[in-house]
Amino acid sequence: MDRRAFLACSAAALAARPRAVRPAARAVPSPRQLAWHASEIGIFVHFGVNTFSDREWGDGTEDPGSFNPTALDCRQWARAAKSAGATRLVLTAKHHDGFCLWPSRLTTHAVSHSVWRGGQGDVVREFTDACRAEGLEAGLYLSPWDRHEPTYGMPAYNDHYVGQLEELLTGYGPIVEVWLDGANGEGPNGKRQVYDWPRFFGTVRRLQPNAVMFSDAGPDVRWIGNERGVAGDPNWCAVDPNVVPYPGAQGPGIIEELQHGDMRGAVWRPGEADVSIRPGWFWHPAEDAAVKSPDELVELYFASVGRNAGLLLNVPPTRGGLLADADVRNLAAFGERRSALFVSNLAADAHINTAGNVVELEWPRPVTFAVAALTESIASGQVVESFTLDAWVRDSWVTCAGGTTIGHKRLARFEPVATTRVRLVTNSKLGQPRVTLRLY
Ligand code: FUL
Repeated sequence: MDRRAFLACSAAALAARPRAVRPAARAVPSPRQLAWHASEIGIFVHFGVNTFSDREWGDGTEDPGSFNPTALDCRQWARAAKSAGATRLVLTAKHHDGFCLWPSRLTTHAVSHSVWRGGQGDVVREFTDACRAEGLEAGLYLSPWDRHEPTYGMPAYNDHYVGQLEELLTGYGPIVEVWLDGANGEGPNGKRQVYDWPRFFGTVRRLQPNAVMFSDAGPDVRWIGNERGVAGDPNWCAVDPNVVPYPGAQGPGIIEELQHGDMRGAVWRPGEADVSIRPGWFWHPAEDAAVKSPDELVELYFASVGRNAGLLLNVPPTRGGLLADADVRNLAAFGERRSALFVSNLAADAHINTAGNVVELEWPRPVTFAVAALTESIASGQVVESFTLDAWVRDSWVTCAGGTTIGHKRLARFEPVATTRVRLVTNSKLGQPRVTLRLY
């Protein structure tokens, strides 16, 4: 039932992993993936009947009448997301319990059968309006696993799911990310569903061609292989589609491939690292004192965005329909700490010399820095396998940072270094690296 359990089983078989025939062309991102890379941070919003029942996974028997957020304000969510430096939010329009936050014509298990706003409310509408009013982009999570829907486990459920995708993707303006959770357990009749993934993917492409689709295996953005918000190291943007062919796939090497990608993978499927600001995905009163601190959030940023992944940070609204004060405070402090770290790029004032895979920077007077940000020109692919950053200190090169892949972004923090010369060495068998170095 838990996708993580069966994916983990596959890791043991890694040694025997069959390798695919290598492609001639290097994988490159699509325009929609490039836009997703640039966004870097999204805020995930888990909200629904679980918020009221104090559960993580509802079983589909919840009374729709239990959903009654008396002070719902999606603008507050969007403002908090903006303060953290996020550019997009992703709302659980339907979680595994099947309860729909919009008035779906295909079920009565929805806000239309709650007391909230006299049954006339639509959280998805308020959410998408609020995102746009605050200058942010909107994404939607629609759980394929539905523990309420009576057709679940039968071919008719695929029609039902596509119908719900159509409602969400035609009624609410541009949607930039569609989150197709890979979790797949039994429905109310004890049956499991065989999902028609090609049809689901085709529906999203047809109705929202600019949206990226997330699932365990893509097709646009892959799961990073854990729910701790930590990317693998190395982390390549491409994967081998023979190893990670479709959501929920099992087999040798899948967990490895999700965490690290594939140096010569044929398809571009960058990793998204999802994690909650609290222990659970939904709001629970008992977790009010367990909100991740601004320092922990900065750590997560370095371990996700700083390792070439996207960060999708979950912040769950309370029963009132507002984010809790501690979460709002820590999101703002997370944003402020990053702004304070990346104030002025010292590399912009350096004299730069490039020879092969070595770039030297020189300043007329000593500069002091403690953070390096490296980026590759990923529009033409990802090639750097490793790098070393050295500073000239007391007549010799001293290594301040080094690592494996770069990709969209690689961040390194170290003890402050004062120097007039810096050297960046990159290594690649795949092609000529095109790297930008920033120092703070
Ligand atoms: C998982 C779900 O089972 C969790 O409840 C949560 O939604 C997480 C983001 O994905 O697969």
